[in-house]
Amino acid sequence: MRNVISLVLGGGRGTRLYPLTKYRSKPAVPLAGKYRLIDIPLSNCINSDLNRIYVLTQFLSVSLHRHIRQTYRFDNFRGGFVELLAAQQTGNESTDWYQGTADAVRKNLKYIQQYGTDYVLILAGDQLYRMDYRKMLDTHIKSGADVTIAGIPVSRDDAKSLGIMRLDDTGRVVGFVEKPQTQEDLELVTMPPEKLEALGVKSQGRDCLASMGIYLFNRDTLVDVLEKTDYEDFGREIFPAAIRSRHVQLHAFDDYWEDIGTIKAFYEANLSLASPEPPFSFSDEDEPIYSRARFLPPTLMSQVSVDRSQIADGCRIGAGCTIDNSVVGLRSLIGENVTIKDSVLMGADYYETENELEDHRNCKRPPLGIGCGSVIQGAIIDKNCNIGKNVRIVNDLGLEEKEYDVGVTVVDGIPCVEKGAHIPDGWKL
Ligand code: ADQ
Ligand code: ADP
Repeated sequence: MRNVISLVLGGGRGTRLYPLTKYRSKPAVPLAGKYRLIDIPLSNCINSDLNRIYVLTQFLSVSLHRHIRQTYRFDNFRGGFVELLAAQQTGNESTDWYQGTADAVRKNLKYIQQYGTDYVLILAGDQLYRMDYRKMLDTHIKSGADVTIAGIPVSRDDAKSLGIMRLDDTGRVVGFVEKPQTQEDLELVTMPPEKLEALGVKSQGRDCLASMGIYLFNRDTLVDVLEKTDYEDFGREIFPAAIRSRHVQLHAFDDYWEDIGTIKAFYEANLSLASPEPPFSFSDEDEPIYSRARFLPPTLMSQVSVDRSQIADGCRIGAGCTIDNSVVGLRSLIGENVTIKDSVLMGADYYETENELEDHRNCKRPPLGIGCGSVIQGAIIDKNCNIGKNVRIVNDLGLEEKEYDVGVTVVDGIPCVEKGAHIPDGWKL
């Protein structure tokens, strides 16, 4: 696997995860109480024996840098690396900002033209799944393809937000429509479920085969395509064109896979992980999901009611709290009689010192954490928030989108409290 370079697309101009990306780049967004989004593709790479990895991102946040540096270190003998390539750093931030996924790769072509690289694996940075990329390489080599795309069956409703492929009888991609919106567009790419089954895809009645945004290119094909065209996007431009002149092959995937690049999808995926039968397990001994090793104490709580929830290390939860269907992240400090329901709390990066707490008391500011008597429901609370006593963050009014100046933004009906927000005692949404 030493002749494969992996590129993780860590997010463009996209504001789909805003306000979680207000102060950090997308790969650094916390996931499931103690991980970050970037841990998923990086763990899949390491578990697939791929350890030459670049992460492409628009801007470099301190938290992403620290996380990568402290987590992904390879020993000297294996020659692996995880390097961050930021548009900001490579001088493209002004007029020449990365335009789309293909453009982001084009701007970094020199890194994949290294000696000994035969294949380039391109991965999205905002998906939750576990995959052995060695099997994809196997499909790619056996079929003699120029490019292999990982694909999964989806319903017609889901097809609207994905790239959809039509195949011939050998699994070669002969049609590709990015995000088909109309009936006519869909008709161009839907495939009878029996035909999908014959190709080894467990269609279960679904008749659309979606690109998972995971591509394996022969290095020379990728360089050629990017140098000879000015296409900016893989899904919108490169694949619809490439299926005519190149051999594009399907690698069928049949397991849990979720694109979590929007606030709603991110919220739902996090909550599903807290259910008694989570659709994705972080605790597979053979294929672990890695994250930064931390030395945090176990969580302290007494007289607390907890149901269908995930509580990370280092929390202190006060008496009389109710936590239901929620994710409670690292170092969460929750006062007495707080109700947390259907919510994602990311926790904190640090504990406050006695001096900081004294300052808060003197200025009548709430300390880090969630103050006594507060009610949080259906919300996302980013890291390092100081939320006062008797605060109510519940979308009672059924708002879809709204921004408040205390650092609360309602997105898709989900109130999101931005990283480091200070919310005074008694504040109500
Ligand atoms: P989308 O997810 O809508 O569809 P896109 O917004 O291009 O596609 O993002 C793909 C990945 O690249 C994401 O992880 C994103 O954060 C990242 N990205 C986007 N622009 C970038 C840039 N300039 N620099 C760095 N990273 C960037 C794609 C495909 C579909 C496919 C779905 C599957 O286009 O065909 O079905 O992924 O989720
Ligand atoms: P995580 O624990 O989620 O991986 P980070 O890597 O961002 O979080 O930060 C972890 C460590 O960084 C903390 O334990 C703390 O030592 C330090 N740190 C981060 N932010 C701050 C801050 N604002 N003030 C003090 N220490 C901080």
